[in-house]
Amino acid sequence: MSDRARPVLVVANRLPVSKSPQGWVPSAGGLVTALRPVVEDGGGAWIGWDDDHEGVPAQVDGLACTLRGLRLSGAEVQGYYHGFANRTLWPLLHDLVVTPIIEARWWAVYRDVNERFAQAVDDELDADDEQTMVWVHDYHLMLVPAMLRRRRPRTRIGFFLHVPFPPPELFARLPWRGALLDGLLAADAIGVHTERYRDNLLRTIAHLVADVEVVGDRIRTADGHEVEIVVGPISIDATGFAALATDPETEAELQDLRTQFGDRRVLLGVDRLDYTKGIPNRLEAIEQLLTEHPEHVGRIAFVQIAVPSRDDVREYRELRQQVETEVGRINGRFTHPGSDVPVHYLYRGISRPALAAYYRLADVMCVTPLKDGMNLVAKEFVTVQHAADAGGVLLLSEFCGAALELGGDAVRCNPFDVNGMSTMMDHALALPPADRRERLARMARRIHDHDVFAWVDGQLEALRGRR
Ligand code: ADQ
Repeated sequence: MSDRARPVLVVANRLPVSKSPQGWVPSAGGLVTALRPVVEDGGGAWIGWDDDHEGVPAQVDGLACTLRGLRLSGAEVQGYYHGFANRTLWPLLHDLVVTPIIEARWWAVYRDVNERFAQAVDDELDADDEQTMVWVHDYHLMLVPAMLRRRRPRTRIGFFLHVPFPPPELFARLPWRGALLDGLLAADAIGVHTERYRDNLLRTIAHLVADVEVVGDRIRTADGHEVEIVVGPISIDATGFAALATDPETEAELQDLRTQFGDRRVLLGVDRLDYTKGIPNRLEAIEQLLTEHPEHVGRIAFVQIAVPSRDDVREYRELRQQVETEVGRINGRFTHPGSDVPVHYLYRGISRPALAAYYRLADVMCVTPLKDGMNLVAKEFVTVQHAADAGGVLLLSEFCGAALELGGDAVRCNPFDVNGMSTMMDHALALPPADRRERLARMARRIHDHDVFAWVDGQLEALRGRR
């Protein structure tokens, strides 16, 4: 078998399929699009939690790979997913934007569930299989590389972290910090989005793990195992999004939106409703903008599209309440009787053509997270705007991975500085059209040249040990 066609087994918290009224269908996200050729070539497979859906089929039409849905008990979902992954690791890895909850019971369940994932991988591989490469994804499964290594000493194991890796002094607060790092270090390649996350991870390992030798991007552990840290900023299917930009369905949605918003200029936010995304700060900045620059009142609209997320977790329910209160307060303050409200808030997921239509409509796309591993919305907006020859501006937080790639041509802001952010919103609205188009063109070129397929190639090349 040629090396390129080595089968790949993906292990992730979620499977790449979702249940629609018509039955099981492949999910639409960029990661699934990118990994599809990789898992489909050479008989690959995907292992993930079945998300409480009984009977996920091993094969789904339109996706030629084997699916293995892992059934988790209620207590496992509570401890592993809602607890340790979402309330301990998520805030810890996002620079403690809320305080992580340290709870030994959740840790025990996280360990047990990671062991179940590792066992499922072992069961999926034939006894003598040394060809298949295993690619583990994200913070839910940080122990899996070591647990699998014990079962499969010769298997190539990769890991990719989709979220940031924090500085050592933050990570060190976790009582189980050593075990998590040992979990990762058993991989052959560990992928992160940016040089900064790589440096944080290397410094953390050097600080907290005994007897490791760090040479450049490679780490040799006490038992002689070598692992490479591979920087690879994830991206989008740029060609797919560029085509979507002028798709007839997108055009039809845009027509409707243009009729509704008339000649008002639109600022847009599109996020999962998550406290890392900085939505309350963004709303405050909008309020400041309307207060300090009354000439904008009635002439701009701020549209926030928020996808429901993790509403089993208390912090997320509280955030939703906070956002909805703020939206009501701002609209109460600035709406003139008979006129339209300044803030439009949609609490739901929307279709891809509708999303592309909003991206086209926006004069200023506000991507202002307090912390974000990468942020794909920024890349989607730029790609759609450029493909449609539009002239919008990207307002981008300096605390997301995308800022390293796009920061030079976006209008950068510090989302913790609400006054500054509102000034930058005003500045973005005033940028001359020619300048906006040049900025968009440079960013779109960069995204096109570093799309999600290039990202997959880079990560898998490192996993094969060829870099
Ligand atoms: P997320 O935190 O989910 O991802 P992001 O990278 O922005 O953040 O991806 C969100 C995706 O959801 C985008 O593709 C977007 O189009 C889609 N989406 C958002 N709102 C939507 C809506 N209302 N309706 C429909 N679709 C919507 C995590 C990390 C990120 C990292 C990615 C990938 O937190 O930092 O970029 O993984 O590694």
